[in-house]
Parts: sequence; structure tokens; C-alpha cells
Amino acid sequence: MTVHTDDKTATLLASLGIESENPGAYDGTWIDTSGPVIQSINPTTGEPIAGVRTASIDDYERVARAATEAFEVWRTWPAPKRGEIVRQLGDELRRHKDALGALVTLEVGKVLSEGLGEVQEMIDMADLAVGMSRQLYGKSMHSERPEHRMYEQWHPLGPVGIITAFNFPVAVWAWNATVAAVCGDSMIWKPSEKTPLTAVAVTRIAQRVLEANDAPPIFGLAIGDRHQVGKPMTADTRLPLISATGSVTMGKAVGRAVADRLSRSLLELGGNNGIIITDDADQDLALRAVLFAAVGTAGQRCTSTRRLFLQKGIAASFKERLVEAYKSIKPGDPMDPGTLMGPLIDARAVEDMQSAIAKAVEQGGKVLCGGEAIEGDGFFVQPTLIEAKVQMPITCDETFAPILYIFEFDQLDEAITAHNSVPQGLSSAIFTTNVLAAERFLSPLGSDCGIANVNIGTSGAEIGGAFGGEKETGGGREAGSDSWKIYMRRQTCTINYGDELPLAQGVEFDV
Ligand code: UN1
Repeated sequence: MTVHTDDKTATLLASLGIESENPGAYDGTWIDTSGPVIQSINPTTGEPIAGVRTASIDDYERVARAATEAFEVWRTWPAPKRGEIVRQLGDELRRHKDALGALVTLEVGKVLSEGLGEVQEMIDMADLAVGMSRQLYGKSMHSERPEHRMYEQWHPLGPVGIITAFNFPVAVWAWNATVAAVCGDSMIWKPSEKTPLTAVAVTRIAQRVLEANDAPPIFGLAIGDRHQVGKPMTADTRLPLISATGSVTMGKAVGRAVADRLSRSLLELGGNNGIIITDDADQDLALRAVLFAAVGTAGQRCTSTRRLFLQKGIAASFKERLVEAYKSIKPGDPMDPGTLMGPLIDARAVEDMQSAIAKAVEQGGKVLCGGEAIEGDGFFVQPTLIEAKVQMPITCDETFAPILYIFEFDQLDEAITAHNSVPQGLSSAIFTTNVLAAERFLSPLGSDCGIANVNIGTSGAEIGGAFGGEKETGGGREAGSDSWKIYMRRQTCTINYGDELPLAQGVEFDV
């Protein structure tokens, strides 16, 4: 297929080393891959941007072997030296922030400010991981035996498989890759086939840093489908950890395959995030937060707000303001600085949104505004508000689109129960000025999610905290706090520096 791009796009692609057809696997060198070619489609126009030759099973095998060899060397580098490589990766990302952010916008359709924000998230992760590289602390504990010392230490784990989704095509790689790298792991990245170009661009950036430092090729890449890459990777006993971000269906398949070989999985799956707004909340603040969380990224974040719980006293007026604000949002070119909402990722996403809206109406929901796909080029839809009832089954599904279901409630506990009644448990928020309501929401009887916010929306988490959620969201934690521990192997060591052999638990065993 011939790919037509304008001059500006051609310059952008060239600055990131993207050609009209790119190899889809890297193991220290770019492999002349032999799988089928996929085209990356610009969701704003529906036109192809460039192609990628996917990895075959044999290509995957090459990448896996290289990752295994790279691990053998990388794990011997002192952690702060590994951190130095990640520091340089952060610097290289800083240099390419504008271009890479624009490529994210081109390939995913999120607005430019969010494309740039995503690269910033990678840079923030690199900075955090550099600090971590000197803080991979183990505890020491007091032995119950005289002249004994006990402590825990953390060793590199092995090559890690990283599966990422289209919606955060580069930041989620960085959540995993920067931390895994300082922990001493090599990795194989399987990005979404909807966003192969950003993956090639990031790997080229990482390659330069590795080569400049004579570091082993720890940042492997294998672009391909479930059969060529996904299944061989999840079944690969050389990979002690598979970190997967994406749908619940994908996560269940990955979780099962990895559990079958008793290895670790780190799952960050679907969300169905809710915001509760009480009568005493700051309405202006809440309105702005709901808009960003529900309409931002065209509702395609795992943290997007999908359910809104309004207390009766403010419900009517808040809904009115929300409808007005929704109507003022004009979906358009995500490169244009005035645009707040770009397209959905593909035609299938538009169909899924339409089918969810039809189901909502069938189940008794009332569309307050939006609801339509927009005719013309690209995959544009109207942001949609639906008045709903908690019993409506469709409100338990995560539809990756800008649909916001609105519910009303009397008492806070009633809202919390409804909020927690879905299978997913990623992010949640309450808007209130009442300290008791806020604390109740954060208490063990409150939100059941991995993320719980007060007077902040459900999306746009900072990388310093552990990111992930409960129930069908999969239980994994990525990014900050002590999430690094899953990328390492824990070892408990006991040293006897005396000349007796006392046994623990007072056991006597003298011959
Ligand atoms: C995702 O949608 O998979 O909290 C990740 C947020 C972003 C990450 C979203 N920092 O919205």
C-alpha cells in the first residue's frame, strides 16, 4: 500500500526514524521480520501512516533468546549504574518529547497536550526509576538465635514480558521498562498492533542509549498478534513475569497462561470508574473534573470516568450545566490546540460505542446529549450523557468511549454501595467539602478501588503512587511506591557468625 503523508508528517516520522515500512522486532539489531505487514491508521483521517512487518514465531524466539542473554549480563551491572542508563533514557526522551508526543497524537488521536503529557509521564518515570536504583532496600531483622544475622535482599528477576494497550502506547511501557531496567531485568515489549509506530520510535530512542553505553540490549521488541507473539510470550518459561495492561478478556487469558506455569503476572485491566458528588461539593471544581475525566482522551483511558453519582439536592442543576458543557465540545483534529476531544481509535470502537448506547436505551436509559457517530473521515463520535439506573447491566461494562452514565442518590452510603457494585475496581473519586463524607469514602467501608481521590477526578494519576486496581482490574500495581518489588526476586538470608548451631523454634537435634 502506498502511504501518502504531508511534508510535516513526513518530517516528524523521519525525525523518529520511522520509514514507510518498518521492522517489527528488535533484539539488539532490527530483525528482518517475516510476519504479515500491518498498517498504522491515523484515526483522525482513517488513512494509513506507515506499515510495520510483524514478528513471526521464529522472530519472537530470536528476541526471547536475546533478552535471556542480555539479562545474564545486565543483572551483573550495579543498580545505580543501571539507573544511569535510565537517566540517559529520560534525557533522550526529553530531547524527543515534542516529536514523540506528536506521534502519539497522530497514531492514537488523543489531543496534542495529552500526547505530550504521555511522554512527560515517561520522563517522570525515568526520573523516579533513577532514584529507585539507589533505593532497592531490603529489611534486616533480628534473629531469634544468638550470633546470627538475618536480612532480605532483592535480586534481578529475569526477562520480563510487557504487553501494552493502544490508549497509552508509550507511558505504560515506561512504567514497566524504567523500573524493570533498574531492577536488573531485560524485557520483551509486545505493544498493541494499533500503535506499532510509537513502539518502533521508542525502541529506536532506547537503542541509541544502550549502544552509546555498550549496554546489553535489554529493551527488546516484538510486534505481532496473539498467535505470533502473545501466546508464545505468555507461555515462555524463560519469562518469570508478564506485565499486561489492557482488557479484562486479554488479562484473563494472560493470567491463566502465566498461572499455569506458576509464574507471576502483573495485571492492570479494565476500569469502570465513578465520581460521587455530594450536595455541599464545589460545583465548579466538580464540573471541570468530570469533563476532563469523562471526555478527555475521548473516554479511552482505563481511568476515564464512566459513572457519575449526583446527590439529589444538586442533581438537576449539575446535569443542566453538564449538558451545556458537553454540547460546547466539538470533536476535531487532535493536533489543533483548541481541540478537547479527538477521534476514537478505530471503526470498531465507534460500533462498540453505538451498541452500548443502544443497549442503554433498551435497558431504560435516557440519552441527555450526544449519542451519535459523526459522519465523515476518521472515527469521531459525540460525547454522550445518559441518565441511568444502577440496575442497568450495561453500566457494569467498560465501553472504551466517551459515555457517561448518570445516577442520583439520597444518602452517601447508598452511593458508595452503588459505586462498588460493578466488577471492576480501578479508580474512584468523591467531590465534597464535608470531611466526614470524604473520610467515609476513603475508609474500609468506602471505595473498593485501587485509587480513591477527593476533589480530583478519576484519571490523570501521578506516577509516584502505585497504579492499579482490584477485582476484575486484576490486582497489579505499576509505576511508583514499592511497585518495583514485583520486578525482583526476594531472598531471605541468615548468617551464623558463631561456632554453635542453635536451631530455630528451640528444636534440639544433637547426635
Ligand atoms: C491507562 O489508561 O491505561 O491515570 C493509564 C491516568 C494516566 C494513566 C492511564 N496517568 O489516567
